[in-house]
Amino acid sequence: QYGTAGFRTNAKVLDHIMFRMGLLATLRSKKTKATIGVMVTASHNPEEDNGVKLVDPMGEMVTPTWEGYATQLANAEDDDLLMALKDIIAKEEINMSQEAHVFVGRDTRSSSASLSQAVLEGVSSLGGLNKDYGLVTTPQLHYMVCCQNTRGKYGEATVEGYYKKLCQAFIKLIKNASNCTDDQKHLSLDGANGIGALKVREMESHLGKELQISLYNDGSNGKLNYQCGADFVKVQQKPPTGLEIKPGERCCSFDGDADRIVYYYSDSEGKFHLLDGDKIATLISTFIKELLTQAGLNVNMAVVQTAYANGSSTRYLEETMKVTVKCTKTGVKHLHHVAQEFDIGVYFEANGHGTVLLSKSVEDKIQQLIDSPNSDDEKKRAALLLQNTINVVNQTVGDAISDMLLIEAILAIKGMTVQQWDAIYTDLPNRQLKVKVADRRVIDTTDAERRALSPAGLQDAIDALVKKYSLARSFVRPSGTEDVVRVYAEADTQESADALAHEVSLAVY
Ligand code: 16G
Ligand code: ZN
Repeated sequence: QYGTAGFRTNAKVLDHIMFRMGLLATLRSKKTKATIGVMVTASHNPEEDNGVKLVDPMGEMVTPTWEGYATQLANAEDDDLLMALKDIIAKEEINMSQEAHVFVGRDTRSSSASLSQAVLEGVSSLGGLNKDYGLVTTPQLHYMVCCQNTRGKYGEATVEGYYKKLCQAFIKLIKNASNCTDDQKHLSLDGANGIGALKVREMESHLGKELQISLYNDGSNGKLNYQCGADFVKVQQKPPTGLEIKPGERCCSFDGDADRIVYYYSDSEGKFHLLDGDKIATLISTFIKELLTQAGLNVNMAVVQTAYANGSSTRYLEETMKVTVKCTKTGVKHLHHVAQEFDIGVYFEANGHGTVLLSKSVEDKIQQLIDSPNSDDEKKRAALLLQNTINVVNQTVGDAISDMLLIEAILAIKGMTVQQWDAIYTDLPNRQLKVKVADRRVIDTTDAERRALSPAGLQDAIDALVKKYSLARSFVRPSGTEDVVRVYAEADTQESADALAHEVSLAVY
């Protein structure tokens, strides 16, 4: 099934899937009369796995109908492939004489080169024209597709153009950081032994001295995602191997295709502190909200989270920051869609995937402030900061490189240490467990996966368990990427969160 992560499994069984996704991308391009992207990666999965995902014209994920076609094509017997293609062509009334353009990118897995070759062959066998970007991060490929289809309005569709746009905006932002010491300009980065490390190396010359990155797990001797990377750090709640963590020092980890980032540090007692997607969303949305106030702009802004967002983050955003908070189902496309409904939508999954979306009308208002002879200096400064914030952000999808530059700029401008950022609110202790059941699909959820509709009685049981603890919350949902049911619990103490998660798993079982 083409799931939330596209197709993803052991690389050995994927070549026909890759070829067929080349075919499908070509059809999608003919249908939309635009360039489509195909990314070969399995993100944070082990090196032995691989996967593929299609990118729609504006850099978004493909629509549910086309996800369905992807599943049909992938499962067709060889003899039925032609019929399956003809079926899609007929249903979508595709004009086969229309030109097709497909951009292809891949991560650093050893299987990725030949698998992306299979995609390219799929494209050419339907007469599509392709451009092979070779090794790129997932968000870079999304960016290229968007640049191409907006005819350069979003930027230049080259990796060099991407670095230039982001780094120029970053350098303009950082000029607003007065008294930033060399110490504060230093960041330790765990590249998960993947593509992100390679691309940060490429980008470094564009950053000048404004950000000094010590790169660990750069792929020179370690294995991809093995005991390192954003997913490892988030799930294990400990630093990656291969990175020397000095007390108080700001560190971050990318995942295997550089679309997720988490920050962390260890305190003077050696205790590990994680700053996940919720902390990142809080930092970014607070910064933007302050600038909007300074600029005198009244726009409708929201932070979009999932059920996994720590209860403390939601409470802080709603009660202290007075920001609208929306909750959606897990999966980037769900968050992205809700964020699009606002003038400014900041979305992050707790796992560190997220970005900021801004409407054209906000961008115009900001430009007007900058151009207007009547704006006072404070307003102009705020408007310029907002404009450079927009330019450092990759609005097409969550992007570890872009998020890192934005976070580093915000911390520098605010003169904030990682400890001060962490202290904005205190996470509620929480626990995640997975439960293996005969059929995970018997669990049906509602209210952005926060409540179970079936099996009968399950939600009542969860409610009764939650009542026993203070500040508690728990939910269960079938995973979209693994054959398990996920259990989440949070409460006032770690012992209570652990106990609640355990009791809820028994109720699922
Ligand atoms: C996929 C999603 C990610 C989500 C995760 C949940 C995208 C690009 N990725 O990796 O956002 O957090 O699935 O996995 O949408 P789960 O359903 O197994 O918990
Ligand atoms: Zn990823």
